[in-house]
Amino acid sequence: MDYDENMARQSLGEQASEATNSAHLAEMQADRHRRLEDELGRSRSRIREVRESRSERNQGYSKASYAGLHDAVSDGFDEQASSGVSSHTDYSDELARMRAEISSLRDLMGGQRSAPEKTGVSAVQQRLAERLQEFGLGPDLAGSLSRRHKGGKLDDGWKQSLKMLATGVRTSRREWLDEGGVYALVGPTGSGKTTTIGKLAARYVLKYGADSLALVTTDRYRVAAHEQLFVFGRILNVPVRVVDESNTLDDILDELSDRHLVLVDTAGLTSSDKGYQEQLSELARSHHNVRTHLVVSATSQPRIMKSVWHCYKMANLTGCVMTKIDEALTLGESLGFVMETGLPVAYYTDGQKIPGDLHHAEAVPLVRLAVERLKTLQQQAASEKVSGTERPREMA
Ligand SMILES: Nc1nc2c(ncn2[C@@H]2O[C@H](COP(=O)(O)OP(=O)(O)OP(=O)(O)O)[C@@H](O)[C@H]2O)c(=O)[nH]1
Ligand SMILES: [Mg+2]
Repeated sequence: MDYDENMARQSLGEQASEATNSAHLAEMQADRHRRLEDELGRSRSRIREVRESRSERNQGYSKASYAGLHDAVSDGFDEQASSGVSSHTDYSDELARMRAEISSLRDLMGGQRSAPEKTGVSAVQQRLAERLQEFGLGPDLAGSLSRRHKGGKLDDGWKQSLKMLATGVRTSRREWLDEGGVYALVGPTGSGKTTTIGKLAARYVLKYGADSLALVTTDRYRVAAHEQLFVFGRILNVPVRVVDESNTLDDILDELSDRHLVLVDTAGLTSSDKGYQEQLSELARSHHNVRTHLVVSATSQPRIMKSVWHCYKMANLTGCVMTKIDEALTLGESLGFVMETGLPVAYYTDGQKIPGDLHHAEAVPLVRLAVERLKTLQQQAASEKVSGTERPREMA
């Protein structure tokens, strides 16, 4: 479940270039782990053998030399300890063999985790990067944040990184409802565009009434696609207009120019779908100031978020809306995404309730929420560990 293709590539080094695809790469890494396990097993049995033969022939040796051997084994052969037994020729061969084995194990391990002195990363920075990755940030961002922590305790570095995140996450200052204008939501299917428009519309009507609001949809590609929007329109008593062959987006926006707020819903299409290009370019070339926002689900994988952004940026994105925050285990992925793309977050949503589960985004509370989420996750993991060990007893 923790498999990370980038880490696998790093740990395999040049060998990774032999991988023909992701499955092959994963298999190569698994194979490396198996070899490491085998090597460890062999070394353990050799250590056992040496101990056993030592105890059989123990009579002639002093306690001190046994301690020397034991230290040499458990401490990974420091010179002083091994010299404590070097006078016993019976052991020197064994020790030489074990030394060679342990050094080959070290080489193998070297690929798994680089030594701090090799990478120039301190142990605290390494631990901090790990914590940031647990938080949900990608390895690159976690690494660059952790490297900015120049010294001191892990917790200080953690707080400093969170502050940097809160500074790096941009949000839009004013609420759309108060500022007014034309806002369009784009994004992959099921990301929550129509539901978010329903939430915004309902909230607007509660605050300002229905007279200066209108809803528009550009979705003419899917059967009964605009039904949900029409339902919102009927309930809220707000007009809903559909962009089609006889009504362009600009024609409709011209007609609605007296409305304080116009919310434009779009079809969740992918770049291979018919209409994808048409829909986005009509938003981008509109002579109205359409502020197009990308709707991204917080449950998406980071790579999906990035590819969605690449897919939709031709629509001249002004910002984004993060949805399904309630369903995400960690929120670092979403924070990393907005930090890396520089898209300001306008709103985030955390449930299906209309209009309740919609919040105007602010950086510090968002980061705080992400930290709370990590704590909950860690507590759950800890309690699962406890219940996991107790389960057999219960069953018994
Ligand atoms: N848990 C949760 N569910 C949400 C949230 N926002 C939307 N949903 C649900 O996600 C599903 C898809 O939402 P839609 O609004 O239809 O998604 P869409 O982006 O309009 O999808 P397309 O029209 O197919 O492009 C619905 O079941 C929503 O109730 C949220 O914040 N949390
Ligand atoms: Mg929709």
